[in-house]
Amino acid sequence: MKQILQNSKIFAAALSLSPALLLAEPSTVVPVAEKKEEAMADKKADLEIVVTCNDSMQFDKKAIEVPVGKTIKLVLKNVGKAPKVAMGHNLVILKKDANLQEWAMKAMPAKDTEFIPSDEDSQKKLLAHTKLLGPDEEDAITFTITEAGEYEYFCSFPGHFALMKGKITAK
Ligand SMILES: [Cu+2]
Repeated sequence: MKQILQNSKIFAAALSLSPALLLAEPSTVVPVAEKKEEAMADKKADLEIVVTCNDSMQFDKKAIEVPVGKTIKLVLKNVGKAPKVAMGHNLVILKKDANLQEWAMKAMPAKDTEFIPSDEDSQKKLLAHTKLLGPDEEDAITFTITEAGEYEYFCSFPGHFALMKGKITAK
C-alpha cells in the first residue's frame, strides 16, 4: 500500500509539469493573459477607418492620418455597381521607400493574383492590401505603421492608380 502511495505521488509530480496543469495553477497566469490579449487583437483596433470607392474610380478619402504604433483597421467598401472584371477595386498601401508608379506597373499583368504582384521586390515594398472588390463588396485589413512618415495608397486594378490614390501620414 505504501508503495502504491509513493508511486502515485511521483505520478502527480510528473503531471504537474505538464503544460495543461501549469495553465490551471494560479502562479502561472501569464499564458492565460496572453491568450486574452490575442483574442482581443482580433476584434479591437485602436482606430477604425472606412474608405469607399466607386464606379468613377474615386476613393472618398485622399489623405488619412494615423498615429504611429497603433493598430489600424481599414475597411474598404465598393459602393459601385459595375462588374468586378471591368471595375474592380482594392486598396494597396506601400512602404515608405516604395515607388508607386513602379509597383503599379508590375501589378498590371498580375491578374491571377488580383493585381498584387508576387515577385520578391514588390512583396517587400507592400505594407498591406485589401482583396479586390466587386460591386457592394467590402474588406477589412488591420495594420500597424511603426515609423512616422508618408505612405502612399492606391488601387492596383490596371489603369486606376492615376485617379485612385492617396496618402497616409503616420505621426
Ligand atoms: Cu480601382
